[in-house]
Amino acid sequence: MSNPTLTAEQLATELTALAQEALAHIQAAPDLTQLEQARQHFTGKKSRLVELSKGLGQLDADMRKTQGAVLHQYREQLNAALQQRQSDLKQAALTAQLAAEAIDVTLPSRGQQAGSLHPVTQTLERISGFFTRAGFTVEQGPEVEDDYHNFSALNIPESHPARAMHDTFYFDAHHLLRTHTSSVQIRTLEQKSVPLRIICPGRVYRCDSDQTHSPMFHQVEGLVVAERTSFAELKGLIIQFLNVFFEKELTVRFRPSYFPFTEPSAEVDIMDERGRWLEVLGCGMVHPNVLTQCGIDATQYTGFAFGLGVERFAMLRYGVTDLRQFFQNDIRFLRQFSPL
Ligand code: 2NM
Repeated sequence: MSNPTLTAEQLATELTALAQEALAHIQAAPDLTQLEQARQHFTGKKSRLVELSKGLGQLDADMRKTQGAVLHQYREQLNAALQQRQSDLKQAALTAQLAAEAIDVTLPSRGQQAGSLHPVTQTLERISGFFTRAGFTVEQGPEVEDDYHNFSALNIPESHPARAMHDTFYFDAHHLLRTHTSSVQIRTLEQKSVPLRIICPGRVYRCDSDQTHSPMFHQVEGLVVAERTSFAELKGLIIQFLNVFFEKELTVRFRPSYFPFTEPSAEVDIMDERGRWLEVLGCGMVHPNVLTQCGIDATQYTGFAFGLGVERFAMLRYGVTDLRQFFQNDIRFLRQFSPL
């Protein structure tokens, strides 16, 4: 064994040199991996320290005790240095990581693009807003309807041409997608007592599609039933609504028309900047048959009603010429209706 017995003095000298070398290596270790290599080299199985420790057994008791103590002290010195370096390296790594991950909370934010309501929704809210301020309540009902509420109760008998007129989407002989929200007014008349003032906004469906027609669109229909109501009251309400909606004094025309559920009936036109008439809604005095069908005494109560297409109002208000743009969800189109 290459472990000749050393004198205490020799051992001390060697250990002093060894300690110097080891401490230099340990303190210079740039990372934990290289520190571990130094640990292996100076205190591991093949180290001089272990070799010297093994040699202790060959010494007599006195020598073993003194040299053992010296070796022990040396080992302690190395362990302390290793531990110190390890904790320094870990601390340095943590400090570096914290610096790298630091967030400057004082930096100004990138800001957020706020969303906005769809132009059809904005228009619907504008219309509903006017009528709720005028004392109307909002009623809702099913989009899948039966032919009684969509047609029969509205004085449109079976096989009447008006049913074909509506380009209805049928599920079966008696179920369909509502073609107007008048069906909701019938349901409300069945459930609530008169007098009443209601509007029914919502989606309606007609098998029709071009620049000014979409198979799904939105309507607001209004209904007033009271003991004394009149065409004059209807006219006044509609003219005021149009002036408020378009934010100007409009030239308005009531043109005689026909709907099975109203008598008399009228279509309402407004004059545009170039002097052309634009049709904007339909209205009339509720046909007595409709009131009677809903269990209302038509000799005591009268009603007036109106219906309008929300997309049409949105097109006029925003100058949109193709209604299909409202349903394509092109973000560049929609952003133009953002209030920001
Ligand atoms: C319109 C035009 C005229 C209307 C009638 C009724 C009901 F249910 F009371 F009979 N609701 N809506 C009506 C009248 C709708 O839309 C162009």
